[in-house]
Amino acid sequence: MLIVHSDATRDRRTLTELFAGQLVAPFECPERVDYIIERARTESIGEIRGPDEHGLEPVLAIHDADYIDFLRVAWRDWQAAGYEGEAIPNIWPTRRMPGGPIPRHIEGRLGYYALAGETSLNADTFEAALLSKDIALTAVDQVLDSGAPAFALCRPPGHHAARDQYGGYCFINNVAVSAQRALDRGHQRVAILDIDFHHGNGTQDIFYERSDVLTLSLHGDPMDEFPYFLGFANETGRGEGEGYNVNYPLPSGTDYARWAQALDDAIARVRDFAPDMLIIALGVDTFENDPISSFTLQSDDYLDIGARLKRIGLPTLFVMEGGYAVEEIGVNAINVLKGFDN
Ligand code: Q9C
Ligand code: ZN
Repeated sequence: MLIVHSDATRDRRTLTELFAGQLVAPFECPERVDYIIERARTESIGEIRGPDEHGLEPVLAIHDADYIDFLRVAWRDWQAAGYEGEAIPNIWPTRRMPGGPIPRHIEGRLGYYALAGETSLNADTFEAALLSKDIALTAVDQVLDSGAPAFALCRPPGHHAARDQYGGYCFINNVAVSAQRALDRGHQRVAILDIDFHHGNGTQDIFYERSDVLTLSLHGDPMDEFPYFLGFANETGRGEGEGYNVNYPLPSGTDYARWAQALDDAIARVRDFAPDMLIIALGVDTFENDPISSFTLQSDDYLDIGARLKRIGLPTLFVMEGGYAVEEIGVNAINVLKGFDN
């Protein structure tokens, strides 16, 4: 399987993540990609190529222009305010105070455009987000041109990013941008199946009122897990999009037997939809030793996931999302591709 990858993803390393009341070394770190690409090489998964630049047009087909402008200038404005640490929001327009104008000060704008506070911004964040979407777009173009599957080794991830909000380590929604690209290049319907441990809130929100993109997500029950405020089973779409969003919230401790039942149900829904293309938001933070998650999938299970996805029989794009058991992330992510290729 073709892999789209860039060594330049290493160039963004934030120093801080607000976690458990402390600033810790971020779980979403450059080494994640190192382990995956090393494993891809030792397992001879296929050609590894770099991304092509795709510009901002496909991004602006999904994200609001003012949000992208914010990402472009956020670090500059944070520094201009005299702040010395990485940029972290600390105030939000919550239930009792929505509706005002977008603030002028960077502290207010951070809260306006952030949906969570764990994701620090630094000097390299915007470039990293652009590189990540170029990796996804290069891979989706390959699938569109060839019909063969491809893996976009994106970093930072994307599925928590909404039309106008970042968070959960995500800035540009790579799977959403890729799906829109496929539609803009002539596809009628695209399915996005999100198997990251966390609910794909950004992707759900972006396509919630549309029937041309079916969104499905298997994830830790938001009663107990990030992102807490979206991802419940009764969220099925709105208006035109009614019936085109499917959530599978699963309890803490979910093992592969139970998880695979949800996967099979999701696969049946994908088949019924009969899309032209399938996009997998591929997180491997469902792994038993993931440091921030609570499912118990084992490394061999990822081979079986790949095999089940293959049997759907659709042109398929894999896009990397989460997975924080860094030393095992290569084996786990590549096992999905191996299971698919066999
Ligand atoms: N108590 C992705 O996997 N914080 N993002 C979790 C756990 C945020 C994960 C805190 C996790 C974001 C792409
Ligand atoms: Zn995740």
